[in-house]
Amino acid sequence: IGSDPNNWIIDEVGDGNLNLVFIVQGAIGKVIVKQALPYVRLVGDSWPLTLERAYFEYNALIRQEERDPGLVPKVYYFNKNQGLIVMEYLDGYNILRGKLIRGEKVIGLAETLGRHCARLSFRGSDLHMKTSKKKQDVSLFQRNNELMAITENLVFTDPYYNAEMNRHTEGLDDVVKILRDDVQMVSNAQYMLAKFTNNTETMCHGDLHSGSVMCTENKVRVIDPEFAFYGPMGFDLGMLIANYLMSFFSQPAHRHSIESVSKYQNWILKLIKETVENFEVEFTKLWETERVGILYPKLLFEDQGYSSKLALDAVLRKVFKDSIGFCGIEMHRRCLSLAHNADFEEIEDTRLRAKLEARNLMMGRELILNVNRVKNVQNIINLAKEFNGKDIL
Ligand code: SR1
Ligand code: MG
Repeated sequence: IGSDPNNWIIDEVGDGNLNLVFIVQGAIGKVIVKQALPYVRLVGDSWPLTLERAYFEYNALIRQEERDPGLVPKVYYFNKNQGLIVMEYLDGYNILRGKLIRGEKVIGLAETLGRHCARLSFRGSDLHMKTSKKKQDVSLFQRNNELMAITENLVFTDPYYNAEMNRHTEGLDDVVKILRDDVQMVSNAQYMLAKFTNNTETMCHGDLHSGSVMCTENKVRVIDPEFAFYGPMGFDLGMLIANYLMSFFSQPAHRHSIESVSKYQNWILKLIKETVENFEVEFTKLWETERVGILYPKLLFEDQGYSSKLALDAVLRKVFKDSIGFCGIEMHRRCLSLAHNADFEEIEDTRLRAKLEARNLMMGRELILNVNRVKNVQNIINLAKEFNGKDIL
């Protein structure tokens, strides 16, 4: 960026919940400097957090670059003691969440993210990796337990009781009661937590919401993998779908005419459908061409003259089913627990916000209760349309 620091212009631009993010501009270029704070930025120094998360983010970025080249920012420098990563400045890119709020479309979004989730899932698993390498990796990322604990509490548990840092929009009390009283649903959510904490299938981004994606009109990059962990293949996909659904339900507050609401909502539903389809297409392609790990080896199937399609279908079915459970839980926590999202938060009219959040919360419940019955992405779309028409409040 130019070697004279006296000429550098430095702006802090982070709007995330944990870290500082600086744009550093020199005479000949710009970089991003992301630095961990010794506490949770959103809450302050009453919630201490070590700088270790930068180490896991750095390690995740390297692996993501290997597994899906070109999708994450290039890393230029890492300093463990300072919890600091210097990386590529994504010129012309904006956070996807803002684009969805503004009603902007991104060409190729579903293809890129569906494929990305599949590549990350497949290439970080025992379907592809050398198992000794994978086990070393699992053991490395198991040490990211501070951030996993945040997810375990904020995402899976806090929404379902009166946790200290919870808050929800005025008017939602009755809906919150329905969720907390639903012992079956809460048990299912805990079952998903058990998967989150016990299952080390693949390296997940760990926080793949629309604030972790940056786009131009037709280019897409994924940022912020500090929550990376080895977990279930359906985790990232489920989080992503949940964030698309929350954008979908919030649209009536962001668009001006009924026609523009329904047009953009339909685009979001198409996005969800194509994301899942692209995930499955890419996963299938990798299954056929890169299945060199210990799981479902070709020597048991193709090499003996048998198709492995049955096995592939079962794996894909399980990934989808897990994603449905994680999706429902993410839809809950973003309205009930600590870290809410701008899609709903920016709605100033709290009656309208509560009405839209209620649809989202009740659909989340439906998903968590019916992971076995929601068999394909069309079922998700049908449910979204059904709940979007409900007057719960
Ligand atoms: C205290 S951190 C709250 C949330 O922000 C991050 O983006 C994660 O989503 C986390 O759950
Ligand atoms: Mg983040």
